[in-house]
Amino acid sequence: MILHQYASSPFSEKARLLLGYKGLAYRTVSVPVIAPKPDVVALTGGYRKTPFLQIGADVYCDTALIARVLERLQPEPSLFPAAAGPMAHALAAWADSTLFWTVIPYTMQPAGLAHIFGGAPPEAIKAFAADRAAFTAGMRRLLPHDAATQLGTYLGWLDQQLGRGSRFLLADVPCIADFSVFHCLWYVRRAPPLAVILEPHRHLDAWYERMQAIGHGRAEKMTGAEALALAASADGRHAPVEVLPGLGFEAGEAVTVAATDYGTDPVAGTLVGLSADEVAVRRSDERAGTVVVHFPRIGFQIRKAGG
Ligand SMILES: N[C@@H](CCC(=O)N[C@@H](CS)C(=O)NCC(=O)O)C(=O)O
Repeated sequence: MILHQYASSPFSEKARLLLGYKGLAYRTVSVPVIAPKPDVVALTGGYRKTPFLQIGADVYCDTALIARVLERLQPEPSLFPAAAGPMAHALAAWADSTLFWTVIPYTMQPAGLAHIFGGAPPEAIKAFAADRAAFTAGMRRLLPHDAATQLGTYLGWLDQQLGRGSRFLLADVPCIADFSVFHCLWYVRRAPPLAVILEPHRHLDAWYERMQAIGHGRAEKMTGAEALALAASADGRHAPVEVLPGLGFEAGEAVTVAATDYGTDPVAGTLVGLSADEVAVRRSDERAGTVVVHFPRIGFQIRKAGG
């Protein structure tokens, strides 16, 4: 199991903590923070968001899907405990979208930048800004003052929820929503002058310590070249998937799959898996060999190629 990630990425932090919670041994490949990402694209076919999980020649994009894959491989402790109920999915989706896109402009304001970029040269910061402008083209982003007020409201809600007496957001055990909220607050804490916004929220603070204590588990590093070689050596072996009837597509069709929010680069391939939860395409790459790339169904658009 290989997590392609980088240290300062909030969604990578979510994935590291998920792996730590599951107690699974894994390897990490450090991917570039900005494009170009030739080794990433060789594996994913164009998806460039961070992180993604590689298991042999199967590539799982998006932490919502990564969580489900980890749950399949290692059911206990569950990321979807019955005690948390079905709204855990909705709360996680809210945190991964609305809360995340409030935290980013809040933390990336001038008072946070020096901490986030830790002494990086101005050209590197400029290159990062240009990369992310293209990555989020078409999105209307909050300004720092919008983000500060809205984040304050969200933190109040979360603190009140924890004040109702459970140790984690929806139950006495963590669920997927805890991990999705955690990575957002982890990012705010990377900019100490701005992390003061968290201070009035005592329940949230105690919860944060409990979440942080989960840790990242056992990870060893490997290079992108090694990960590509591993995919290429899988020799056509992939996780079983099937295209279920009645979902608008047939197995073997040429399709593209793309995120609908940001980082919308399409991935082209042959449809091999489709359910209400997941879509998978098979594609070939000179270096990675034949790879099956999996995406969550929610948040992704499937198009017939040329359609
Ligand atoms: N919905 C995605 C969001 C991933 C995401 O937005 N990741 C950020 C980094 S935390 C990203 O891709 N930034 C651009 C990049 O790394 O190239 C998930 O859950 O994995």
